[in-house]
Amino acid sequence: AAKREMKEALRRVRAEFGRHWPLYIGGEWVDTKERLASLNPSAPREVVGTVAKAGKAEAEAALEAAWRAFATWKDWPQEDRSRLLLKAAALMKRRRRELEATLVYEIGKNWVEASAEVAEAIDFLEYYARQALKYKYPSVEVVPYPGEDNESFYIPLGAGVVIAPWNFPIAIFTGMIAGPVVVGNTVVAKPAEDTVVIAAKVFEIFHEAGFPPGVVNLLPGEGKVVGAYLVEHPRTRFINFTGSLEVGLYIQEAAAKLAPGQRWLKRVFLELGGKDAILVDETADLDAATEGILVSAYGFQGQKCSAASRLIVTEKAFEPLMERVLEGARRLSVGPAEENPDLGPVASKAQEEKILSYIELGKGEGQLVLGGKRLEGEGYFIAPTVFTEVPPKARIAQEEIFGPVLSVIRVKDFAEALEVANDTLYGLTGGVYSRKREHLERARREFHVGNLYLNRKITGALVGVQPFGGFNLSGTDTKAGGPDYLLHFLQMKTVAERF
Ligand code: TXE
Repeated sequence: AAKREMKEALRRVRAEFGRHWPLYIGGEWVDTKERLASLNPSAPREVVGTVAKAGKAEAEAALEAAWRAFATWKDWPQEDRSRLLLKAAALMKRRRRELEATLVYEIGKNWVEASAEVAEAIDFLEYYARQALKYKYPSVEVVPYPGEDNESFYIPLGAGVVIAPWNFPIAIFTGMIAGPVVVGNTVVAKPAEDTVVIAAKVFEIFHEAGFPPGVVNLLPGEGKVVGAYLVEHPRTRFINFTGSLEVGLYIQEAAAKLAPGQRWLKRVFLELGGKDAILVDETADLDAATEGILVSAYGFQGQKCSAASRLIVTEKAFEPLMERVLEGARRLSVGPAEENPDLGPVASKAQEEKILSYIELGKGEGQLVLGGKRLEGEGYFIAPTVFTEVPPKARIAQEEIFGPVLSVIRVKDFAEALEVANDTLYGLTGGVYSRKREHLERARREFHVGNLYLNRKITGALVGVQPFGGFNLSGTDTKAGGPDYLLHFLQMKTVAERF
């Protein structure tokens, strides 16, 4: 039945190809002259849809609308704010298949990946709605003091900016907006240029849920133009960003640069990349490890910050493991996402070029044993690729490729595996396959990543169960979907009154 529903949804989304959406500012759909087109990476001649392209004037108007809305939204009862998120979640559930089909066409996810992502978006809305209530904002218990009435309570920050990536264009986008908004902030959201249609649909849902005008604003546009304008704006109170390391570092710096008279300590939250490793030793269940490696390295074509891009294997496990991994990888299907293959296309021409240039580089750094090329077809199809004998310091073992490319590093023993695993500037996810208690315990203590998976595939995190965020250059460790996430968007006020 699910299969039939999906086929029907794909047909309906395809029938709407080319539809146009305006910007959403202050509760109104506002059109502009310039447009952004969203292409189907499985067949890039097809325009999935277009949206209005915002410039500085629209960014200014959106921030203005967000501040106007903040004046009243901040004082809404928490129950009412939470209820709007739950309403949005219910609407998302009703349009679930359509949203999944949109992801298939707009960014090239297969059905499984698309469905998992829409579920995650719904989870974020429901989790943050309930979390906000559970904390009983705005009051906090403090230690009593004789002769004084002391009270501490949380208040929101104001209007902030959300800048989102294309790889989880509904889950990350929705979660990054829902968190700050549910506790009383207002948001101007800039989706990635490649995924504007799904962003517009999220805003249709927000509109229908009944958010007051200006609480959430949609501003598609170029990162370097409207993104930078919002980041640098003196009235921006926080920036919630997920994307590349380079842009993250720029934001960290730009957010602090303000003219005297306009200075402010903007809060900056960054969720950046990873060079995530799976470690396998000779005691591991090699079949389970193989399955985990294939899913983690090639799911959504390796375009996840949580994807395994390094495989670190002890000498004795190397041959039997690689035999299984290569056999499994060879069997993976690659093709147009609507046909639900194991791997769809990579996201865009730019990503394709970047991945292929890393593959060329890899040929000089390691041994290419599988794939390593673009496949026939109109879309951006890249074969699942494996390099072995990769030195730990090679660029393909250190830099985020963000594609279906696995770099395999052979090590002497588990101690060396851990050392190599930690020798990275990132620190997002990591995995270990072993049956040796001592190794698992040691990894628990010493493997320096925000999300560690033991004998379990390392991709993804369940909202509310596995708070997600990384160490080092992987970001500011905001722990999306975790119990403290909402606190980032609040400040505590303490009032002491003498009896
Ligand atoms: O990301 P960008 P891109 C990594 C991954 C990938 C690479 C490039 O390695 O290959 O980044 O992807 C906006 N001021 N990840 O180019 O550029 C931009 O418009 C303000 C990892 O798509 O970081 C978009 O909305 N905003 C990652 C958002 O930033 C700017 C997910 C992200 O784009 C801006 C995505 C500027 N100057 C990519 N420049 C993960 N952690 O999962 C761009 N933007």
